[in-house]
Amino acid sequence: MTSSPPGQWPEKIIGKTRLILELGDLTKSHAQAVVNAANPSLLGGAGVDGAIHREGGPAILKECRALVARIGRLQPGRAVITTGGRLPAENVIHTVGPIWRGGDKREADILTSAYRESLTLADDMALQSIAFPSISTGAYGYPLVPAAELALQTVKQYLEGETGLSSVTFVLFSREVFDVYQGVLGKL
Ligand code: AR6
Repeated sequence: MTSSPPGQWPEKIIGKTRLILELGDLTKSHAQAVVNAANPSLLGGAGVDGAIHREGGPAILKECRALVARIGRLQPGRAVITTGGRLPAENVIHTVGPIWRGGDKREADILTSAYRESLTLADDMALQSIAFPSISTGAYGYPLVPAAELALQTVKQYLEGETGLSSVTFVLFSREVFDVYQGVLGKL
């Protein structure tokens, strides 16, 4: 499981769903929804959030502003959905992960919720494919190994329940992050 033939990304089948790891740029993903590691303002930022708004164009921000006007700031662990604008993905699911503050401020619960709410929203919208970044492990500082373990374990548990998703892909931006996720997937 940890080594894959050339040109093929590592994957595991969970129930009826493929769980796939890729090294690359989430804004290029053709999943039906890509997940944005946003902040509560939903107005954009750096990292993957910046890339999604830059590549996806102003339609995403317009919907985000309308959402915030309706529901207020997005609480950590919650998720909402907008169009994908000019992205190849039709939709963006915006979620907010925890800021790492040492590990005793419910960071794991919030990160679990960010993944679960994103998956649930994709199912509620009858989507078949979703792609995630490694939420909270950039600017928000969540340590990579526990974040990867939590991410893959949470997705696995979700997929063992009822779901219409045919694929869940993690699109990982650096070799370091990809290698950690690949190691964790091998032990899942
Ligand atoms: N495709 C896939 N992954 C990416 C991309 C990309 N194009 N760009 C960066 N990453 P971060 P966070 C990786 O900081 O930690 C923003 O300012 C990155 O290498 O994007 O949840 C928001 O507005 C890392 O592995 O998100 C918030 O304020 C992972 O994505 C804050 O950052 C997550 O890093 C959220 O911080």
